[in-house]
Amino acid sequence: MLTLDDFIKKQINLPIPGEDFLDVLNAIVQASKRISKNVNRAGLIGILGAAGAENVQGEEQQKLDVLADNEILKSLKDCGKVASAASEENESIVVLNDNDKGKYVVTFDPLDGSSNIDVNISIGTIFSVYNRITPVGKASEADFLRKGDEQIMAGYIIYGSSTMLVLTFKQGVTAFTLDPLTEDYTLSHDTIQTPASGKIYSINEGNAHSFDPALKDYLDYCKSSNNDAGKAYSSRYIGSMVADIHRNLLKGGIFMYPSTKSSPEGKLRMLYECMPIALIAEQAGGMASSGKERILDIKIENLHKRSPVYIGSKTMVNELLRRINKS
Ligand code: P6P
Repeated sequence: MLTLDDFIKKQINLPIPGEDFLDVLNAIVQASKRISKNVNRAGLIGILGAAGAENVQGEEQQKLDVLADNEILKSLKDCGKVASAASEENESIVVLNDNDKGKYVVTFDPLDGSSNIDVNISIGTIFSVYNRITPVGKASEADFLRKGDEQIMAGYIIYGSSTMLVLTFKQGVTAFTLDPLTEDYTLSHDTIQTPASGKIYSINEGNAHSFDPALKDYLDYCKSSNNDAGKAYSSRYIGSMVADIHRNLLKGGIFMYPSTKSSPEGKLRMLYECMPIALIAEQAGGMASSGKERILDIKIENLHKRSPVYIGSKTMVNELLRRINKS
């Protein structure tokens, strides 16, 4: 039973200076343990429901969104190695340690899918880490407006039937299950390789009226018997990105959030949703595209930029892209 700490010491040849980098990971890990406890007791300690405010996205903040955001920011500040952070819940960057110890910057969605909290559906924290590029004392958005390929670590924690940390240092994807008895993240999936193809497609078909013809054609393919599986795929959509991605990562499948009438640029945010998940998907042998280009090739121009996103098994994403490119 290898704990996260043991795994990193034994199996990861970190190109990044070990200690400082691991302090950042540990800060995220400790915050996630506290968030997990709160998520599991939310109905008992009066932290379900809306916080009575909107976030920068104009979305109603849930109490647990705010709590999780504060937990992670405090943990990152206390670790002393993070210059600044960008999160879904904050309009601009949060400067934490703008000194010579602040070598990294962190992006995170503190609690993705939080509208599902009140109905006990799995939710998650998504995060990624970059080397800081701004000079000391000059922390700015420039540290974040980069390509996803520059991430040095990315991962998510899924608060589901168990709490799991899925992580990549760009040396493959590994998952750790939080053992409630020891309160340690313990290795449960040494190397995750997503199947090249699958039989699951995930999309909110309530938006089908606004899908473009290439996407509609692909969905017909998914539902027909003349696809690569020889029978209709299963539709699985929880409405919680981390949960949908996690299931498809392990079983094979494709997750799609296209541009829609209500979200013409797509709903999901590049910096702290699409890019970290894209790194995980690619490191597990999958693909992540905006429909026009590889997600990790896109240099973002603003912190909360949204994008259409198609992520999952390589064969399935390519089958969709073939139709988009033909149209
Ligand atoms: P819709 C949750 O609000 C979220 O940001 C993702 O976790 C999820 O995949 C998506 O939105 C669901 O959006 O429009 O289908 O309800």
